[in-house]
Amino acid sequence: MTTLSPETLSALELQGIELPSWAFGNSGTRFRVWSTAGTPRDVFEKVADAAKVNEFTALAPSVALHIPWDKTDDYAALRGYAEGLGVKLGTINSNTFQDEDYKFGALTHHDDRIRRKAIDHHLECIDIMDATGSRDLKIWLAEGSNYPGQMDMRARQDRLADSLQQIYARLGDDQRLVLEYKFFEPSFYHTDVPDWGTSYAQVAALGEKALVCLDTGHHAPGTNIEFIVMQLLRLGKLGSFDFNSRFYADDDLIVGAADPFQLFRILVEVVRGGGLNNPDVAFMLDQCHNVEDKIPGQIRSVLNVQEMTARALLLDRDALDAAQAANDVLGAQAVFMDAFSTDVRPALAEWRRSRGLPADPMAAYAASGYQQHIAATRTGGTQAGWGA
Ligand code: PSV
Ligand code: MN
Ligand code: MN
Repeated sequence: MTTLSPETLSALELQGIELPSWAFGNSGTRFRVWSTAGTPRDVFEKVADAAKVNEFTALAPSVALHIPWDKTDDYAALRGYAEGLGVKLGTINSNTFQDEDYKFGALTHHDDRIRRKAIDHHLECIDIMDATGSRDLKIWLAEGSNYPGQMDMRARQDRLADSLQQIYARLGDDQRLVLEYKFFEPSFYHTDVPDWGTSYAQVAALGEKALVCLDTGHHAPGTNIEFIVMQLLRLGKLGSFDFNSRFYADDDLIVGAADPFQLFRILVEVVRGGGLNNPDVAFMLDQCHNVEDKIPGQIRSVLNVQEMTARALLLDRDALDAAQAANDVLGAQAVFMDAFSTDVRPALAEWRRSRGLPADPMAAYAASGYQQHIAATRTGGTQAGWGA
């Protein structure tokens, strides 16, 4: 059995991955939203389910909220409820993609009334952050156009800068704004924040409390995502990850399921760039569980991140540096693949047991009866938000 060094284990012990509240709601595609027995009926039940993931793994200490999906009239009560279950309320995600007014844009809209409404929504999100104790406001914009000539891309970029400036100005000293990019969808010709360069340019103009959010599913196939991770860490502008995996587009599948090697490569750059367990670089999941049970889907996801982090920490840096310095192409590649190919699962199971956690969190959750309990007691669960 591979052994993990005390340094590796203490790094793993510090790891925390934020869960998205919407992962616990029903979801699907534009063709059908599937229901799963036991789906939460409100944000309190979503938080309760997220806390279960943490209970079985000690890997998920916080839950991100999406506004308005998770609106409640008592955020203090929600915060107290979460803390009572051992988790915190985390990133607040704004939502400007489901309101009829935003058909042609929100923070970029040429109509001042609509743009004002979108800015005010973000200010309301910051009010919620004040109540929940959240640090980060995450902005993903669904705006863009479908046809060449449909929009003035340049003017929209200028309005975006102005809107973001107004939002940024309202942030408290300890709060941050993270701007997420996505290369297409729902717009198919141009998107106003399509890539890390645009996000970087916009947040750099704002100041040090504005950073980039990298969603692993938001790149064209074949993109070298770990290069982007490296560059943003180098620039001090990687604020957060939305982890998930994809085969075709923005599939939002379980992280590490489609391409475990890509997850490994990303985590190698995170470790290399000082981004691991760095409070400035938040790890989050952004996933939907369309056909599988949601809580075990999230447990599997955080375990995948933990496992790949352990493998990245196993990378023999000295051997790699030596091989690189000698231009030993095959030697360097062998060192890299040795770490990726190491089965760390038995060592992680043993380590979990030694900390009083279940050696196999998936099996322990299945045996706990919680899934049967929520399936029997909750009826009429809510959607993740899509199509709502
Ligand atoms: C958009 O595709 C996105 O990745 C953003 O993070 C949204 O807030 C989230 O998905 C909603 O699921
Ligand atoms: Mn995302
Ligand atoms: Mn996405």
